[in-house]
Amino acid sequence: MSYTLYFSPDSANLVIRMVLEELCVDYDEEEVARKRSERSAAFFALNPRGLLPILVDHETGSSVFETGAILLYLADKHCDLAPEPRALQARAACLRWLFMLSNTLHADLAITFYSERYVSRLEEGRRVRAAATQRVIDHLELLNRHIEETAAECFLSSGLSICDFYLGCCVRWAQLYPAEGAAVTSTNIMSFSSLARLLRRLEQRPSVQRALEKEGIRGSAFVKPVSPLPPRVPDDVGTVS
Ligand SMILES: N[C@@H](CCC(=O)N[C@@H](CS)C(=O)NCC(=O)O)C(=O)O
Repeated sequence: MSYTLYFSPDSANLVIRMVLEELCVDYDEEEVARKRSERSAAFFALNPRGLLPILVDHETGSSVFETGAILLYLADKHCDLAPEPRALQARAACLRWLFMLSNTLHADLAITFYSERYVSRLEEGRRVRAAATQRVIDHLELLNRHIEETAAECFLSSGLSICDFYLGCCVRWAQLYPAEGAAVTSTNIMSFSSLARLLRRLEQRPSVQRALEKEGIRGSAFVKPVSPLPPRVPDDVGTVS
C-alpha cells in the first residue's frame, strides 16, 4: 500500500479519502477513536495535537497532518487536482481558496462543533457558537458569490481541484454538526444556489460515492446529507488545543 489514512467516520479524513479515491491510489486505513482524549500515544506521536486526519506516505516515509497540508501534498505528488506551481496565476487562485477553506471556513466550523472548549462554563458556549455560526454563513455567502461570478463547472476556473472536495465536506458538516444546532439547515442550503448546484454535480462522482461507502455513510454527500453519527456529548469545557 502506498498510504495509510487514519480516520474516524465523517471526520476531516473524509475529504482526504475522496481525494485518494479521485486519484485512484492504493491506501489502507487505520480507525481511531472519535474523541481526541481516547486516542493512543502512538497516534499523538504522529500528530502532537492528536487530531485527524493523518496520512502516512509509505513511499517517502512522510507523515502529514492538517487537512489542507495533506491535500496539497497529494496534489503535488500526483500532479493532479491543483494547478502546478509554475502556473502562477492558477496556482495563486488555488492557494488563496485552499487556505481560506482551511484557516477560515473549517476553523470557524470547528468552533461551532467544539464551542464548549473556548469557554470556562458550558452555557457560555452557546454565545460563542452563535457568533461562529454567523461567520460560517457569511463565508458560505462569499463562496456562493464567487461560484456565481466565475460561472465555472468547478470551484476553480482551472478545473476540478482539491478545493472542490474540501468545500463539499465543509458544506456537509455545516448542515450536520453539532446535532443540536448546525450552522446551515437543509432548507437554507438551497439559498446558496450556485454552491448547491456545484456540489450536486460533485456528489455524483464515483470517487465521492466510494469514499462515502467506505466510511459507512448513506444519503447524499454534500447537499442535504444525513449524519451517520450519534450526537457528540460535550465533555471538555475550556480545553481548546
Ligand atoms: N485544522 C485541523 C483540524 C482537525 C480536526 O479538528 N480534527 C477533528 C476531526 S474533524 C478531530 O480530530 N477531533 C477530535 C477531538 O477534537 O476530540 C485539520 O484541518 O486537520
